[in-house]
Amino acid sequence: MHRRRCRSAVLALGMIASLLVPTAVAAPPAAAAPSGTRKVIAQLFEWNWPSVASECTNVLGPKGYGYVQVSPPQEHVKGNPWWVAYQPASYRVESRKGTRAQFQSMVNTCHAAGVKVIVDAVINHMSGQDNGGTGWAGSSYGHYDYPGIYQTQDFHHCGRNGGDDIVNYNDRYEVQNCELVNLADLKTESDYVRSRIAGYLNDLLSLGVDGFRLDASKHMPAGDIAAIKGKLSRSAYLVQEVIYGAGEPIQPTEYTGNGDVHEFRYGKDLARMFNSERLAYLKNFGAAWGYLPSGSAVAFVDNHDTQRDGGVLTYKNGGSYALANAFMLAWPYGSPAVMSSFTFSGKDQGPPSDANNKTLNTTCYSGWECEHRWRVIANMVAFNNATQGAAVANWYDNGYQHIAFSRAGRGYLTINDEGFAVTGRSYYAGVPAGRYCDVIHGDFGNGSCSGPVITVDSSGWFAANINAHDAVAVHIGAKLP
Ligand code: ARE
Ligand code: CA
Repeated sequence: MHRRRCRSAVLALGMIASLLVPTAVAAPPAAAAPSGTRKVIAQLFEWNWPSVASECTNVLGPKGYGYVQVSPPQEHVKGNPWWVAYQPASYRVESRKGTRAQFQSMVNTCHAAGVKVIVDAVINHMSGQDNGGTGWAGSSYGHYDYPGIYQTQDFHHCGRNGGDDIVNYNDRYEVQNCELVNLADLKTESDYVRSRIAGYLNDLLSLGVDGFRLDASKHMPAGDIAAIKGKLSRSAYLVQEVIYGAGEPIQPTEYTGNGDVHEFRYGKDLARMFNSERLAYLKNFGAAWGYLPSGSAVAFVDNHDTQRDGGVLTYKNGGSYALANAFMLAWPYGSPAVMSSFTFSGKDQGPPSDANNKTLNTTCYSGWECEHRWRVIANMVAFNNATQGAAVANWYDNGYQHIAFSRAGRGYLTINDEGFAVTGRSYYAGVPAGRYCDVIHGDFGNGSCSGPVITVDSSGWFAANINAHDAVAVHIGAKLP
């Protein structure tokens, strides 16, 4: 019998340490060009605007990320928890993460680095403060009163459950017309409210943003989102947050007509395969598992909610988290989103901030994890770019935790998550003969590889030994001259 492995014991071994090394941060190229083939999103959760800007220049652009998803930029209620960002006090682009001018400059800098900007847009609701207050930028507000923006008639008052809060996710009306955790729920069926929301999004479009992650989309009928989309001044990428819930009446598929939708089952199932089932089962991972169609999905190992709620792999899992991201970036399902976190011990804990709760600049060593810089994850972004459009071929599995597959003619990944090394065998990569950088263990740049080199013979085979809980990946974008 295949026995379950003890993950913490495994983490204590030095073997997988190489999976956790941050990638070398290369000097920015003279002119990185935006490319339609760059699909990978980096979610720089709670980063301030100056830090996002420099990351676009120094890491995201050079490593091939296509998009950066930033946290909500609008004025929010005061406080330390990260989630104050999800309680708008006004639509001024002024927050603990920076001023409007800093936001504008960040967008310009990211574009110059070839990285598009997706904004987390909180449009289903305003604050959840019963007594109101003063927002980050000085705007005063009441729970149902946002001067010059919304008054009480612009909010739902569903009259249920005592405090108007959502209790029953099996009731469509309640989910869309009652309050998500006491957050004042906007009447998104009203033309005035739709116009006001579109006004905010259009302001962001005027600052150059490329797309929106629509927060709490499940709590707005798909038709309301379509109507708001219809008021946008130009086209923008949309990804809607609709968390799949078994048996719930509101399904993620209802929203695909508006744009992409997050596939929440992906990260949960992937964690289960790594933790207690078999990587071999991943052979048909994706739509065949009941997920959204690949072309409508954003896939992720974890996001800012799931990393706090459990049931997924996070940076705290170390090597298996790196391997799960490597799989995601190599496997053609949806648009992959890489999480980048600040480290936390409590669920509400805010990002590293000053005494006034202004977010500090990111340092990737203190208080910030920067998973998107881990060598395995950062280097697999280029694998994703190099293999766009190539089908999965040459699947191999040993029935348990050792798998391998190619992206026809362009790249090859093998993951050995067994508790033992696999030695003395060859793999059919099906890529052109030559010498390739193993991007799991080395960085490729200027025609050379800082790690092991894999030699593929004229028949498409290579020989390699793979440690326990380790991997090897090669792709045509990291081929030595
Ligand atoms: C905070 C406090 C609350 C307080 C409230 C108002 O925690 O106690 O009542 O403030 O003062 C985030 C945090 C919340 C926080 C909120 C506002 O997670 O803790 O509340 O910001 O500051 C549902 C929604 C889904 C939502 C999740 C969290 O469907 O849209 O709940 N996710 C987004 C964001 C969150 C954010 C919000 C929405 C609000 O990603 O970060 O909240 O803007 C089943 C269902 C799911 C449901 C889930 C809830 O799985 O299928 O649909 O998700 O249960 O557990
Ligand atoms: Ca609603």
